[in-house]
Amino acid sequence: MHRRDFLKVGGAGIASTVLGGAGLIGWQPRAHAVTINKTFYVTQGFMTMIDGTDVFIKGFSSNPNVVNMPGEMITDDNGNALREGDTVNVTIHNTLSRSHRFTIDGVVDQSLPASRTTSFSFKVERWGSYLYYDSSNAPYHRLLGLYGAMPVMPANSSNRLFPDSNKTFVQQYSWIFSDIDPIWNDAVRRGNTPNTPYIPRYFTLNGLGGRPPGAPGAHDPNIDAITDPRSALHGHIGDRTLVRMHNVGLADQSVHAHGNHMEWLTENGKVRDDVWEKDCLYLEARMGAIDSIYPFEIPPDSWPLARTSTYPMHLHTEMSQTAAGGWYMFGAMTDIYFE
Ligand SMILES: [Cu+2]
Repeated sequence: MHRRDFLKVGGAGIASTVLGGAGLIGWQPRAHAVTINKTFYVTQGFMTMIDGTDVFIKGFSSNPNVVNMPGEMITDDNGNALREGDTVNVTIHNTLSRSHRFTIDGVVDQSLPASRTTSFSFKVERWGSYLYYDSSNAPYHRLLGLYGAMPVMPANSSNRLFPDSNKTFVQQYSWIFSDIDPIWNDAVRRGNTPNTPYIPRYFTLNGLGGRPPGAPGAHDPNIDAITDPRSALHGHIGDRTLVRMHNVGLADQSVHAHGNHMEWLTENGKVRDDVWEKDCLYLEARMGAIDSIYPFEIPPDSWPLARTSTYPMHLHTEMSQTAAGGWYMFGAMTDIYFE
């Protein structure tokens, strides 16, 4: 089963899929823009959390029998980031009895009527780290899990986020943070508008919470955000790594990387005037976004010099490191592996 596939309730059983689960965003320079075709199924189901709670979720999924949260990254047919000028033909089968919406801010905004198939196209004109999501019934549909990433490289660069950046990288990842109040999700499942205070009980990175050493599921990359290859950074000294971060949740976050400081390139889609090197980056709630480079340098404070080691990335709000109201180190975090 694909690592992002959660079983649908009443679905046809465990779906076998041949989809890869690449963690890295691939990138191959292309001389020409291309047209790619992408198909999604809007589906719903339940995800079992560490405390045994089944939480209702929805996703832009790869087939009708699973729920993907987040949805598959929008890449070209070889799994590589898009480049400026590419055209994306999208077909979405909304398998549900409620209408939804597919939105990329500034690019496309398409309604998805209930129980219908909708096709549309858009062109990506500008480099950037885009998020596709359901903007209807905001913020509830987004919080249910209807979101995913779409990285776009500039047309004339294979190793920079934007054409005149003086910061290069050799690999790139996508981190999408969210938070979940299961009471809200259940209210939406029953067709209601949540009317209770928002109390997030689960904090996720690319759809998963962490599993500390010794806990059930620790080191299982299908359920443990700390080892999930889509999230955990792997590099050798010098493997400068772009991380494209989004926060679809309702909690502001402070992203803290250990080992190295991060080079802070953009904030909410805008290029920063100066590149600050920071260990903590403020990632706003409600669609905040940051691009930064983790440089994979020998940690400057280490002695003896640490060329191979493992460091955490976690968030500095204490509650975000918990699940179910107190399970510490089951929240949004991952590891950074110097190999
Ligand atoms: Cu820290």
